[in-house]
Parts: sequence; structure tokens; C-alpha cells
Amino acid sequence: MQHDLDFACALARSAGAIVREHQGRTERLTKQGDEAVTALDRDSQRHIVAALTARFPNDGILGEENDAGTGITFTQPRSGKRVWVIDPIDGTNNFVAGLGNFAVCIGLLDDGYPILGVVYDVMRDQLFAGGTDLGATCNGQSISALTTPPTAASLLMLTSNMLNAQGRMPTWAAALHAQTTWKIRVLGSAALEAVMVAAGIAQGSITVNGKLWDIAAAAAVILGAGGEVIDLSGKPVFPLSLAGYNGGKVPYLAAAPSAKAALLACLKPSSLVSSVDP
Ligand code: 2AM
Ligand code: CA
Repeated sequence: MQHDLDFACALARSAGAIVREHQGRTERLTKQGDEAVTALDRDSQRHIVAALTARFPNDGILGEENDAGTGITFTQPRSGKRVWVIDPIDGTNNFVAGLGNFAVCIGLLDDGYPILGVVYDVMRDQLFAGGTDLGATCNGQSISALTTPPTAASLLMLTSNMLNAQGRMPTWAAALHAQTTWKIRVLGSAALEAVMVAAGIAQGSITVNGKLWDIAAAAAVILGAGGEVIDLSGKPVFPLSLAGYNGGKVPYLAAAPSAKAALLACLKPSSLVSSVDP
């Protein structure tokens, strides 16, 4: 399994090299709803898919883009239950704007469980890698989730766009923005936000409107680092059935074990007194 992770690491770095010089110089190709895509998203995915297909011909591949620009890529495994999950650029709006917070994400699910993953922060040249039984590293140095209780200095990462299915901000989300107990941070890349938990930098990371490719790779790193990946009601996100997956949302809380209870309490509507001015 370490060989597979090493392969994914090298592949994420080479995909990052393809996109790096284009940050801030590339326009959106299309605007499908809120979703940004550039030629470099497709170049990066093409590069990753070609290498994975050659090396692991029996594995499936799920990717956010496809060459025709008509949706996602989803190739079922020829044998076994392994599916590689790719986000060729996570944080495309940052990439287009020239804000250096974006990542190449390559994860591997086995029977719906993230067993290894790589999140490559392209502009900082920081490669977060890890998985079940593999631990977690950043540029080869061991990392781990925090084991200390949250304090007044603890960071909580949030991903922008916290609207619920009714197109409204949940009460708990407004209250989190209004409070000062947690130090709220938003990077614009759900995967980079999530791996801050694996790195022991943040106590938690909440993404409401992410897709599977926004979390699969980061989840493997977080789990390898001793963190947890649960849904907003506290149940484990994985294993997750990929049958018929078509880009549905996968809301999640990534948490240091020592902060999990406090963070879940924040997600209850009545837990925080909101100072939002009506
Ligand atoms: P993306 O860049 O791969 O699309 C902040 O926008 C984060 O949320 C990014 O990680 C982005 O991933 C993700 N995201 C997922 N769905 C989104 C959407 N509909 N609009 C904007 N960002 C989205
Ligand atoms: Ca993307």
C-alpha cells in the first residue's frame, strides 16, 4: 500500500507542476452554476487519469471533470472494489484569481473506505499524504491531529457556501460566524482546510456543500493522522457507497478527537447565542 501512496504522491506533484505556472493567468472555460472550470483542471485530470489507468488498470476512477466538459468521469473497477477519486484542482476560483490556495487531490477508496490519499498544496509545495495503517505526513515529516482540548486560540476551518438545501444559511453557521470562541478561517479549498486538522493546525473543519472529490483524499490523510471524519450529525462519513454516485454533496466535519464533542455541540441550532443583527 505504501507503494501505491508513493505513486499517488509523485503523480500529484507532477500534476501540480502542470498547473502551477498558470495560476492567475487562466480564464474560466464555462460557468455551470457556481462551478468554475479551466483548461488546466482538465489538463491536470487527464494527466492523472492516464497515469492511474496505466498503473492500475483494474481500479475504477472517479474525477470531477471530463474532457468533453459534460460532467464527471466515473469508470467502474474491472475487478476488486478500489476506486481512485480525483480533484484535479480543488480551489479553482482561487487558481483563476491568483490566490495561491489550491490543491491537487488524489484519494483511493476501497469498498467505499478511504485507504490512502494525497493533498498537494501546489503553491506552498506542501504535500499532505497518509492513509489507514500508513500514518500521515507533510513533505515526509510525520503529522498528527491535535489531542489537546480546544482553547480560546483554536482554529476552526469553514468552507465558503454554507447554504442548506433550501438555499438558506443554517442558524448554527450564522452563529459560528458571529462568535469569537473559535477562530474561524476560510481558505477557499475544502481539501486544504480539511488537512489542517491532520496537520494539528486546526481543531476542526466543516464543509457543507463539498462533493466526494473534495473530501476523499483529505479524509485518508486525516484518518491516518488520528482525526475523525463524520457527518454533521456525528455519524462516520465512510464507508460511503459509490453506487450511482453522480456528484451528490457529502457534508462533513473533520475533527481532532479531543474537539469532536465541542464541535458537534456547535452544530446544534440552539448551542450558540447568535449576535446577528436582524
Ligand atoms: P472546487 O474548487 O474543486 O470546485 C470553496 O469554494 C470550496 O468548495 C472548494 O474546495 C470548491 O471545490 C468547493 N466546492 C464544491 N462545490 C462548489 C460549488 N458549487 N461552488 C463553489 N465551490 C464549490
Ligand atoms: Ca475541482
